[in-house]
Formats: sequence, structure tokens, C-alpha cells
Amino acid sequence: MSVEAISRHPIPAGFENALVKPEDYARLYAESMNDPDGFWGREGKRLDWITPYSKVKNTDFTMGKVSIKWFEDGVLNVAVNCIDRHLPTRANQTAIIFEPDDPNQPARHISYAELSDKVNRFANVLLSQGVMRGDRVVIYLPMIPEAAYAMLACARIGAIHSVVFAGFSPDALANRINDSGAKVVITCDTAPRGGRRTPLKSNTDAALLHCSDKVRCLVVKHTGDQTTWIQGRDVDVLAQMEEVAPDCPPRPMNAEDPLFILYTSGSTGKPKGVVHTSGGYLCYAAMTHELVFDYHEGDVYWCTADVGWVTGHSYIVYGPLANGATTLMFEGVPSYPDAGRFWAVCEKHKVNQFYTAPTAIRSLMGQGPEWVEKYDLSSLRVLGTVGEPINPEAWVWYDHHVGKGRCPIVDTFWQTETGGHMITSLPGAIETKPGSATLPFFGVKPVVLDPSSAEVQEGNGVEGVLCFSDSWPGQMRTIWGDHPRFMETYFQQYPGNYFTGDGCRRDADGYYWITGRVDDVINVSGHRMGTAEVESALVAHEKVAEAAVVGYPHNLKGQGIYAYVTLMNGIEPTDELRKELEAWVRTEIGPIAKPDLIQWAPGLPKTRSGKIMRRILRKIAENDFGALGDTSTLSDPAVVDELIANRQNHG
Ligand code: 6R9
Repeated sequence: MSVEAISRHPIPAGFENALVKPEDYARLYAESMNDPDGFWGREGKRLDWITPYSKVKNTDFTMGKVSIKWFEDGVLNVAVNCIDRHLPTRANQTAIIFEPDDPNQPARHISYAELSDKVNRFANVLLSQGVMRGDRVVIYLPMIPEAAYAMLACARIGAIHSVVFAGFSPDALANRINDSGAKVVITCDTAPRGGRRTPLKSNTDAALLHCSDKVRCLVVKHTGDQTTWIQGRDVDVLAQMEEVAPDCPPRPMNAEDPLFILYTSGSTGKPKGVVHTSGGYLCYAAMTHELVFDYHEGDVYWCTADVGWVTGHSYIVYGPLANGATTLMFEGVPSYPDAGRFWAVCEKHKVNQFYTAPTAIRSLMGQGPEWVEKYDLSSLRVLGTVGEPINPEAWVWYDHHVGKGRCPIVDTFWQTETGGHMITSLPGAIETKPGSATLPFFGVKPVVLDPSSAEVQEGNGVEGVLCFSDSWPGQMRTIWGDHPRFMETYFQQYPGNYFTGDGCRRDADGYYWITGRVDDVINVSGHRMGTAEVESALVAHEKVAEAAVVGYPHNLKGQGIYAYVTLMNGIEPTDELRKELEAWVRTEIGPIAKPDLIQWAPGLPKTRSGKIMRRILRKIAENDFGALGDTSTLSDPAVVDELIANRQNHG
């Protein structure tokens, strides 16, 4: 690592008028710690309330009775906060810039007035399909404006949306429709991406074979491609939007009414339905969006995430729109039609804040700086990253070639569960260090604990697991339908604390460095994957007896998926079978879960009680045979030698 990479980067010139200045950070942070009710009582006023709250914070992290409530007696409507309240002053301002996959198609500028019209009509279509307050609506849409309309239409009528990433398979979609008990699924005909088309409607047809026949299917005719049509079940949304009334009165909702469910991977095979509620979530998303990106009136802001992930929820839709911002939605991929696409879009729309994932930076870095240098990036002011630790080399490249050394980089650490940024720098207030997420956001109380003794590591220069010892308004409230699992997953291991699942180091200056997951979750290109999910997909194949999946270092993806597979007796390991298993996992979960390496394992290292020793499998996958540690508890140590001898050598 170069000296430049580990040194502090001062705040660049031009941030004298930043929303948070260096002297403000410490003062406001202290206030948020000493008087959370006062601090958040004031911040809650960012939102328009139908009935103002009289109570601010009411939270309890005690195992067995975990309960999280913010602004609990307030009444509001999230869609009104993202749309209606802006109409008097910004009806003609662009709310959403839609940049299509094909650069030869025109971009669309959707004003707040148009957004209002679309969302009201969409909401009336949902009502006409019998969707009521508290009902669940699954949204299986790509990066098109209708995804935002659908989310906000749900919010308007008090329905709970659950967006399912358009890259997920029919099986994964069916599981989410069933777990959430959705009444309706919203999809589109086909989804262009990188010049190819994903058949979302036919995926949905396949998923619905495994769901109640009462589930309605609302179809956005986006490309006009031919699809099957089931009379009585399928509804042409865009046509219906023309038929219904243009106004839909917003439903007054309690601050603690659920806004959405978003499924995410954990250490078990079954994804968890993370529940976020209305008031606290929106307040936190809006505040972090404004301060972390130093968003000023008139700025054009672009987050390249997908609405299928939490980043798309908080930082494409809810945060920016609550702030009356202009938010860009990009349908395509960074490499289409060529490796200059991101920068072409930045130049074309004069983007001021650009927020992406380290994996995208690494892959563009590999294409050479000439792709960046072709474009005028002088509009950029703030750069952001999210999803995984950024390696200092990629940080320095991003800073130098994209930011030209004049744009602060905000490395934002957070999770689906946290609703918004937790540890991040602030452009005008916090100096950066490449690879460090820097310091906690207001109201966030990080603690570093010893992983085995659970003792709090006081002071600087310490390492351990990362927890938060108090609540913040954006925190998830429960797992859909399973509050005991919520408490067990996050509050049992380190009593009194919310456990992130991440390891972390606090350096001599008090800066935080996230070192990666310490549980059975791996991070592939910024996508969270439970190793158990991939394992259960593999063992569902008739020729597989047993499977163990671990992560291993991967140059572009951050982590790759390494699968050890034991076949059924008498089944020959062949290259065809390897391909068959790869394709199998793609259809069971989706392309992002396809193993990068499959190693045939005649046996897996197990303890005498039959537990797979993943620690050892991880080391073998990392090619780190010297550090296998204690193998004396293995029931058959010879298995390990065999696995080492046959370690896949192409990774
Ligand atoms: C927002 C999002 C959460 C996990 C998290 C951690 C990793 C996210 C990071 C980061 C280091 C960052 N992660 N941001 N690690 N630095 N800036 O990504 O949510 O999909 O739930 O993933 O991602 O491991 O625990 P989610």
C-alpha cells in the first residue's frame, strides 16, 4: 500500500459552505449522544406531520423484550412527504431523471408534478385491485420510474411494499411472495440491461405457480415485448392508470406503521424480511442523504444502486425525494455500451453527487483511466461508496481519476437493517483515510467488543466485533412475522447491543475500519449472500449429498463463492456436472449466487459432533494452508489433506 493510501486526506477546497462544518461535527455529535430526545425531536421536524409526535424515543435493547419505537404517536404519510409537500415550490423541478439502458434512447425528466400524477393514479389502480392499508405488495421491477411510482403508491395508501431484486429467480420471488403473504405482485414485460432482456413477466408466471391463485399480477408494459397473459389475473397497469381518477387521498399513517419489508441474507438458509416503519426511517434517510452527500438545492444526485437493495430504497427513492432533490435512475450497467458509460451519464446530466460500489470502481479501474478522461466530470462535487470495504488502491484511483482530487469521498458503512448510513465521513467536516468509513453519524453509538468475552474495548487502537449500543431512528423494527428471530439474530450474542455481524478496528485516531463479516454471510460484488442459502440450493440437487460454501478473496468481486460439494454415492464428478450445478444455483437463487469455484469433496472436515469446520474450509479456499489452526477435534483429519491436494487452482 502506498504512503498516500494510508495518510489522511484533508477536506478539499470549496467546502466552506458545507451543511456540516468541521466545528459542527463534534458539537452536534455530542448533543445527539447527551440528549437524543432533544436532538431527534428537532430532526423529526424535517418531515410534515398530520399529527405531531409528543414522544421521541422509546427503545429497549434488553434481550427478550426488544422494542424500538420512534415518534410513536406521530401521524404522517410518507408519499406526501416525498411529493405533495414539494408541489407549491417545485412542481416543475425534475424529481427523477430516467437514463435508459440504451444510450440512443432519450432520457426522461419527470417533474414533481408528473411524479404526483403518476403516483396518485398508480395508487388508485392498487385500490381498484383491492389492496388495502397493511396489505403486502411485492414489486419485481427493474430500474424504471414505475418502480418508484409503485413504492410511493403503496406508501400513499398505507400498503407495505417488498421490492424483490429483478435479478432474482422465480423461486426466490415465490418465496418472498409467500413469506410476506402478498396480495399483488407488480412486474414488467421484459427488462433491458446491458443490451440484453430479462423476461420478468415469464419469471413471475413461473413464480406464481407456487403461490396462492388469489395473487394478482400487475404488469407494466415497458418494452412492449410479447408475454403470456392470464385473463382475470394479469392487469395492464399503464392502461389502468389512464382509466382511474387522477387523485388519491393519502392515508394518514402512524409513525410506527410498516413502510416496507426487504428480504436480506443472514446466516441461515432462509432470507429475513427486514421491516422498516414510516416516521423514523424517513427522517433518518432524509437527514443522512442531505448531510452525507452535502446535498444543496438544485444539485443532481446519482446513486447507481438498484431499487432491489436497501441502498436504492433509502438513497434513490426515499431520502432524495423527501428532500425535494433531483435523483437519477439508471436502467443499465457500467460496461454498456462501453466502460465509459458511468462517466458519459455524469457528463450528460451534470451530476453533482455520485454514489457507487467498490466492485464497480475496481472493474472500471481495470479498464484503464482513458475511459474516465474522455468525459467532462467538472460537475462532480462529492463521491460516495457503499456495500463493502473499499481497498485503498481503488479509493485512490476513484479520488484521482474521477474526483480529480477535489471531491471528498464518503465511504458509507451501513446495512439493510440500519435503514441509513451509520459510519461515514461528511464532505465538509471529516477528513478521510482511504479504506476507513471514518466516524459515526449523529446519534450512532458504535462499540467494539471482544468477540469471545463480549467485553467492551475502550479507547483507540482496538479491534473486535462491531455493535451499536443504542437505537437510531432508521433501525429495523422486527423480522416480518418473527420477532423472536429478530431478537436472537441481533441482540442475543452481545446482550444490550445491536450486533452488526461485522468485524471492525478503531485506529489510533478513533477512525473505524470495517474488516468484513464475522458470520456466515459473504459479500459478492457488494451483494449480500448467505452461505447457507447457496448450500441449501446445492443440496436440493438430486446428485448432491452435501455442500459447504465459503467466501474467498476475489480481485473484482471482493469475495467469490467457493463451494465444496460431496456427491451422492456412485455419481461421477465431471465438468458437465459442474456446469449443471452452476446453472442449478442460478435458477434456484439467481445469477449473483452462482459459485465461482466448485471443488469436489469426497468428505468434509467435521467435528466429532458432526459440525462442518468452516474455519478450515475458508483457509483452504484462501490458499492459506499454513494457518489451519487446531485440527485435533476433527473426526477424520485425512479429509483435510485430500482437500488441500485438490484445491481448485484457478482462483
Ligand atoms: C448498505 C448495504 C450490509 C453489509 C455490512 C458490511 C458491508 C456495507 C460497507 C460495508 C465496509 C462499507 N458493508 N457498506 N463494509 N464498508 N462502507 O450494503 O446493505 O446489503 O445489507 O449489506 O455490507 O459487511 O454488514 P447490505
